[in-house]
Amino acid sequence: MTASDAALFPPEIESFREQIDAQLDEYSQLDSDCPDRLREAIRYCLLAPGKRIRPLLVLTAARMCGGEIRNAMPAACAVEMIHNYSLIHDDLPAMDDDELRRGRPTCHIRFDEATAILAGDALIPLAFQILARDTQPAGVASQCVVALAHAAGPSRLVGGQADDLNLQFAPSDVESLERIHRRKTGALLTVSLELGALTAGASAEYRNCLINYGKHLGLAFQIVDDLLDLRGSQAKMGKRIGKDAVLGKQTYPAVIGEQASEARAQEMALAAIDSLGPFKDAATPLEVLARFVVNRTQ
Ligand code: GRG
Repeated sequence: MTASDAALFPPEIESFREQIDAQLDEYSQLDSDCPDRLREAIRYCLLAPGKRIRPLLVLTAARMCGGEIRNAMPAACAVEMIHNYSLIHDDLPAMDDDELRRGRPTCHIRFDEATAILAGDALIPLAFQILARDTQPAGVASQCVVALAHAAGPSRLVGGQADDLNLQFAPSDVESLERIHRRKTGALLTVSLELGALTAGASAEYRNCLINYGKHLGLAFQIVDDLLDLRGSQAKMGKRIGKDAVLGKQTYPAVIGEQASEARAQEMALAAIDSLGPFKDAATPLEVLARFVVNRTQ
């Protein structure tokens, strides 16, 4: 995140980011039975400078629902671990075949392909172990495990990725495009908000408002990702850009045009903010995050 991006956030969010990074560092120390090279690969990816949007959503939602940050932190770290595994595997030659991620060589380039597969594999059980063990009470931990497993599973993250890789199904209309992105990008963003609400013991009304916010934010996020892939800068994004067109992938700008994509991203961000009505003034941090997502440059 650039200094000007960070300046958009209230100081509380910056403090959340520092706490998330410290906790991810601690959770990824791992015991001496973990091979050194595997630990190094896991930490190389997990601690790389990402935006931490998903864990920030967990903590912000928890705080808005009156929960304790300490009890939401395991869920925040778990969702970032699942996100990281998906990035590591997405970068592999069998998938998107990328050499740059978060401004550094991707895991399989810095280490090797087998190590990258295993580092991604290892992050999945580690995420669920932390979520189940460190969330209180046990009933809430179990609800969180089910929610995250569903979001990361075959009908959401993995299914969306499978359809996205299958060019035979390259969507030619906005509805099919959104069906992919609701699962590939939207599911983890939405469950982040749900996890925050669950750890805070929020009412069904608050939880549903947050889930609704997440669904709209997920689409806004993806549209902006497509626009940045078209016209962003590799130096700022920290990854190769312009790949979608080369791979023949359908994107929002390709399907509805650049101007309509910009308008739709703004529309989705406003719809996300509108979902937060019942939170009144407490919604400000999520309003700021929605604006950040549509105005981001990386
Ligand atoms: C391998 C099951 C599996 C899924 C991969 C991560 C992913 C799904 C695809 C990556 C392709 C892509 C560009 C998706 C768009 C949305 C997205 C997940 C962007 C990366 O997330 P950011 O921008 O990344 O939050 P940082 O590095 O800031 O955490």
